[in-house]
Amino acid sequence: MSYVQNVLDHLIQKNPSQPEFIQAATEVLTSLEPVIQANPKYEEAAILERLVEPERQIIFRVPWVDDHGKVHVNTGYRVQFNSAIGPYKGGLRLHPSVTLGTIKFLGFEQIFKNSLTGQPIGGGKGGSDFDPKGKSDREVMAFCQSFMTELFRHIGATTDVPAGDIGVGGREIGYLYGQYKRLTNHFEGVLTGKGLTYGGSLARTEATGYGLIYFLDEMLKDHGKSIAGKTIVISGSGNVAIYATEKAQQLGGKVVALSDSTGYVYDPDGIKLDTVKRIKEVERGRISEYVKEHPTAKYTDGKGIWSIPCDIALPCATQNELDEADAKMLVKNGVFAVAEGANMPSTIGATNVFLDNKILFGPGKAANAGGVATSALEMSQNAGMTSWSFETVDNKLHDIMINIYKNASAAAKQYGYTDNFVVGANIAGFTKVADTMLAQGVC
Ligand code: NDP
Ligand code: 2IT
Repeated sequence: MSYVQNVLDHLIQKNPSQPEFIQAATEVLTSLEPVIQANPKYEEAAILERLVEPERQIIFRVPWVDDHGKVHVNTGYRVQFNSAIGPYKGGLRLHPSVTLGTIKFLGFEQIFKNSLTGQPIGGGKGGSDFDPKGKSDREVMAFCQSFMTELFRHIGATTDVPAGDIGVGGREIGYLYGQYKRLTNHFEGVLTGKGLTYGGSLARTEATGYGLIYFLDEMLKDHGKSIAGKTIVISGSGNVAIYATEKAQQLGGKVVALSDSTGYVYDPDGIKLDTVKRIKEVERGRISEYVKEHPTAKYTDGKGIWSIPCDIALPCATQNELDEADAKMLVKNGVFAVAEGANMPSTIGATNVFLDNKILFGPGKAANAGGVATSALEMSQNAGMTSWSFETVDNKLHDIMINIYKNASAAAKQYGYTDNFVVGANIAGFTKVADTMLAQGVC
C-alpha cells in the first residue's frame, strides 16, 4: 500500500465522524502521489502525518442572552492547523451546520490556499454553530462578544489572525474587534476584513469575488477564450457571489442566476446587482424578493440552479453544493469552464466529471484565494501603519491571482497532468509548506 493510502486509512479510522475533513484530505493527498513518489524525503520526515494533524484545536462554550432574556449556549472552535510559513490565518464561520469536522476541512484547505497566495500566512479556521439568521444586531453583538471573550487569549497579530466567512461580515468583525481591544488593551491587526475607519483594507470586501474572476479570466485567456458575452450561473448571493457577479459583468459576462439556501432566481436579461446588494447587504432578506422588482425573472424554490444552461458555472455558496448529477447536467448543457468561489463546493464525483470532460476547472483553493491574499495585504498595511488606495490593492490582487494560475498550471505540467489545476494547485501549495516543514525540523 502506498504511503499516501496508509496515511489516509489511518486518518479515516481516527476521524470517522468528520466526513468533510476526510473528503478534503482525500482530494489533496491522492493528488500528491506523483510528488510524494518523486521525493522520498517527505515520507522519511512523516510530512503527511504531520500535515493532517492540526497543531492546536480549541473548542469552547459560548453563552449569550437573547432579546427576551433567554440564555443560549453555542460551541466555538478555532483550529490552528499549520504555522510553517506564517501565523495561522483563516476565517470564522457562523452557521448552524458547523462542527469540528467542518472547521478542520476548512482549516486544512486553508494551509494550501494560503501557501498558493505567495504571502507569509499559515492555515487556520474557526467558527460556531450559532445561526445569525433572524437575530437582532444586539443578539449578534452578544454572541460575538462572548465568542471573543474566550478566543482572544489564543490569537494575535503575529499568532493567529481570523477573518470573515459564511455568516461573518463587516458587522460581526466590528463587534469581535471591539471586544478584543477591550480585553487586551491592544489596537492591532488581529482580524482582517475590518472597517475602513479602524485598519481595514480597501478592496477586501470585493477581493474573493473579484479574485475568482481574475483567476477565471487568466485560465480562459490561456486557452484562447474570454468572459465577454458568456452566460454565467453563480450560486449563492453572499459576499463572494455578489462581487464575482460585479466583476464578471464589468468584463462583459452575462450573469443570469443567483441563489440562497432557499432557492434561486433566473433572470434571462441579466441579474440587476443593485437589487441583490440591497436585498442581501442592507435588508438581509431572501433572494426570492428579487422577482418582486423584476417580474421577467423567475424564482424557484430548492437546489436546481445547476439545471440552467450556461457557458460558465461559479459555485459560490457552500461545500458539496454541486454533485455528480449536477456536473453531468452542466456538461450536457454545454458548460466549458467552472471555477469554485466557495470552499469544496464540488463533490469528488463532480470534480471527476469536469476533469474527465476536459472542462476548464479552477479548484477553490486556487480560485477563491483572493480573499485571504487581500487579508494578508491588510496585515501588511496594518504592520506598516499605512493604507493603500483601492487601485493599489486591486492591482496586487490581480497579480496574485495570475501568479496562482501560472504556478498551478506549471506544477500540473511538471508532473504530467497538463491542465489539471486540481493536481497543480495541490502540488504547488503543498511543496512550499512541506519544504518549510523539513527546514524547521520535527515540530
Ligand atoms: P456569505 O455568508 O456572505 O454568503 C453565503 C451564501 O451561500 C448565501 O447566499 C447563503 O444563503 C449560501 N449558503 C450558505 N450555506 C448554505 C447551505 N448550507 N446551503 C445552501 N446555501 C448556502 O458567505 P461568503 O460569500 O463569504 O462565503 C461563500 C463561500 O465562499 C463559502 O464556502 C466560504 O467558505 C467561501 N469563501 C469565502 C471567502 C470570503 O472572503 N468571504 C474567501 C474564500 C472562500 P443563505 O443566506 O440562505 O444562508
Ligand atoms: O476561506 C477563506 O479563504 C476565507 N474565508 C477568507 C479568510 C481570510 O483570512 O481572509
